[in-house]
This record gives sequence, C-alpha cells and structure tokens, in this order.
Amino acid sequence: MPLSRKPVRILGVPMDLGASRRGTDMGPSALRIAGLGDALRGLGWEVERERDVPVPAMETRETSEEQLRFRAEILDVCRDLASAVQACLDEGVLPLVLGGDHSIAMGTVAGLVSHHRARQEKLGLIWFDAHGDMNIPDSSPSGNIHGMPLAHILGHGDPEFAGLAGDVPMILPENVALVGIRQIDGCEKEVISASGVHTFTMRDIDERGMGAVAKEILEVVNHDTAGFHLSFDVDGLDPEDASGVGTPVPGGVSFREAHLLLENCADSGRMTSMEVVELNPILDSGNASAETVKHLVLSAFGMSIL
Ligand SMILES: [Mn+2]
Repeated sequence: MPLSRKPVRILGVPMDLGASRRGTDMGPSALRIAGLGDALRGLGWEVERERDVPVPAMETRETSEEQLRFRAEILDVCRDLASAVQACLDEGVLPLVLGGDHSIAMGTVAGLVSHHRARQEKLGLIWFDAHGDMNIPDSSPSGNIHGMPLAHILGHGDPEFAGLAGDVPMILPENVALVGIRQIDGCEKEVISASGVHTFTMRDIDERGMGAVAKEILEVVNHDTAGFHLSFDVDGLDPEDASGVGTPVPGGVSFREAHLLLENCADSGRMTSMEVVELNPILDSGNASAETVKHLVLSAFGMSIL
C-alpha cells in the first residue's frame, strides 16, 4: 500500500536547550539549505509553506534546574509543538518535524497522541537512536533533557513532561521499537529491560540483517495501532555516514541499512508523521550530513530506486 498523499507540513523547531553540545538549533536551516522541501515536491508531495515553532535562544535564558536543565523553556516549546502537530492531524496534513535536539519528541508525540486518543486509537513509535533516551531526572548524569524523552513518553520521570498529552503513558511500551542502540547509560539498562519496549540493538542488526529486523519493527509498531510515528535521531546512523551530531557513537546503522528500514516504513503505508533530530551543522562538514539525511527522509516518503 503506498503512502497516502496528504499535504505535508514541515515544522522547524530550532532548539538546543536539551543538549550540552551547542548547534542543533541550526538543524532546520541545514535541512532547508539541503533542499528538503523541494526534494519532497519533486517526489510528488504537496508541501506547504514551512512553519517554525519559536524557541528561545540559550543565551537569553538561565536555568536553575540541575536535574532538568531549561525545564520551563522546553515544556513551553513542547506544548506549542504538540498543538501544532495535533492541528496537522486534525486538518489531514502529515507533519514532518525538523529539530532541534531530541527533547522535542515529547511535544511531537504528545500532539500525535492527543489526536488519536480522541478517536480511541493507539499509536506505534519507531525510535531510531544510538542511545536509549530513557534516563529520568534522578538517573541522568547530565540533567540534559534530550537524554530523557522516551522515558517521559512511556510515563516515567517528570509528571509535567510525562503528562503532556493528558493520560500517561503517551504510547504503550509494546508498540515501541527502539532501533540502532549501542550506548546505554549504566542505570538505563535496567530501565529499558523493565520497560517492555522492543529493542533492536546493533547486534540484532548485525546478526539478522536490517531486512528481517525492519519487518519485526513494523509488526511491533503496527500491532493494533492507527499507524506509527518515526522519531529519527541522526546519531543512530554510523558517524562515518553522518558526522554532524553532538553525541557520535561508532558502529552505527549504515546509510544503506537506514535506507532499507525507511523504504520498508514507506511501503507499509502506515507512517503518520516523522521527525529528524540532533543534526548539528556546527560539527558537520559542508552540510554533508544534512544531504545524507535528506536522502533518507525521501526514502521514508516513498522514494524508491525503480
Ligand atoms: Mn536521541
């Protein structure tokens, strides 16, 4: 089944408040300069005029929250983003969110879930990442909120983040596929094992191949759901293929393996929305990582070789 041809609304969220390395606030610009919108139009998608969710620059703020740095600012951005994303779905438009650090996912997912809950529907979630992103404020070594979004989506941690969509959890762990992981913080291991999410580590991909793994991922996120959201952290890719990330971890998903996963996502016709996060142009060379990511997004939106 091909992807439904809804109009696409690109939402930029220029935020780096959730990370300690600066620069992910320029991620939306890098993808725009790489020509993402026009490339999607070239594939036949109707792409609206792009919009941004406003984000305060770090230099204009101070934070006294050591366990959740810039908590108030990130909560505000996530609430605004949730409204913008929910409006897309309510209007029959497919949201493509450009981050920004990964803390924005709490807002994106809250907006999606709010739309589907009103229709008694559940949502699946593919979390493509080198990391688990399942720290909670008490366990986080850094207080950086971009290490915590999946924990909050699953109902743990700070009640205001976890409650962004009203009821908790936003998504049931059995409908979550965490893929590409290879660097997990000490106390995060137990949290992930106990959480009930489906994990697809680099070892799984090495041993079984991305083709088989992609099929299992799609079974997880499509089981009894209205579709799935793809939260794509660029650091899930191997740093040799995408060096423009703040937290590179060697031994990641290759360019071809990522294409195969995203082509399978497109073929399923069940992707409700996508976000790209953690692209850091300061650490990139000549916008090459943004170009790479653009091609991967095109695969998720149905580009095929033949
Ligand atoms: Mn992440």
